[in-house]
Amino acid sequence: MKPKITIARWVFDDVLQFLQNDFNVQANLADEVLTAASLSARSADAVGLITTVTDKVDAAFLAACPHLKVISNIGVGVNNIDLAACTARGVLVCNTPDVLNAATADLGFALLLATARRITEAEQFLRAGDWKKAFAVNQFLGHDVAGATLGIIGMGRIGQAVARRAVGFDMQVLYCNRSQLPSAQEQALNASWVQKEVLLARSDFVLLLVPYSAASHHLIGAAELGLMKSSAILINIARGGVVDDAALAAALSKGTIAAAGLDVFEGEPAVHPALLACKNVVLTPHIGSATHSTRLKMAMLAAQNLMAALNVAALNVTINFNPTENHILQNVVNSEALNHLTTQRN
Ligand code: 8YV
Repeated sequence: MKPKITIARWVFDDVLQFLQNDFNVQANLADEVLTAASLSARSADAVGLITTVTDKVDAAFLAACPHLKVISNIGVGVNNIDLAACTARGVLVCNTPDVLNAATADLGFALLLATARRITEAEQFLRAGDWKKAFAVNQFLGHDVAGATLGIIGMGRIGQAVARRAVGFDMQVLYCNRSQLPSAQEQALNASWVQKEVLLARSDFVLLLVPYSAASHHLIGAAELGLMKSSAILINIARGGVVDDAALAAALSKGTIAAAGLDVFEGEPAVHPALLACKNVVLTPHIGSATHSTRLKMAMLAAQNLMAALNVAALNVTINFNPTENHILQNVVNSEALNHLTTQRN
């Protein structure tokens, strides 16, 4: 009998077919957003689970799914999954880095341009029939992008892809990151490694790309917004919760900063009503990686990760696992869970 896996949300046919060769797949083609109780009930006898950002996995969830060996997330961020709880139970967790870098960086730049040039505000004005004077010297004046200073908080793979785009706009890049880039790369990107306070004070655009964790919760709040220039624009394509949305709405309405472009929100899909009331903010519903080809690559990679990790779990590889030497498990984010694996597939 084929082992069972559960897919929490809708996926492409190609991905389903790939998995159905080896697994008894419980899909969710209706794409209901399942509660933890309902997803864990569906996964009670499953060895593998494919999740997205909306699926929360914690210790109680894992306890209800005792056969689970691998959770493969469609997405690079895994803050929806309690990694420590998974590691403690020997459950491997995989993610889908790299394949989404370009699409997500493009969306970051789209929000940057849209906020700087007030695109959605101007379009709403036109659609509302308010465009009466064919031209006015002072109509919808925005902010220059070319030659401006872009601050990137979180200079990982997507941050670097954003910086490469900024080169084409003759921008100067300031960045905050745990580690400094090699100097040749800094030169190529016209980028300087600075403290967060320096970045906030000097940047015309501040773009957030840090993963969400307790450490990055409300990384940008009232105090940080207060350090920014009144002409500056904040872009969040990282995670809701990295920004204190209430503080941001207050800063936008008081003119502490000029504008914001947001793809992610605290408590998605709910959006803070004060943000919805601001004209100087461009809002998109968590579509950073949402191109057809990117989402297909992410879902297929999640399926391949699941299969590779389940194969290793079945072999019961236990200790001294070095992920850099084991290409097949390069997308396992808690390889130390292998030390806890005790059960066999089937
Ligand atoms: C995903 C994302 O599409 O990869 C991530 O971390 O934020 C998005 O690009 C989303 O998380 C789906 O799970």
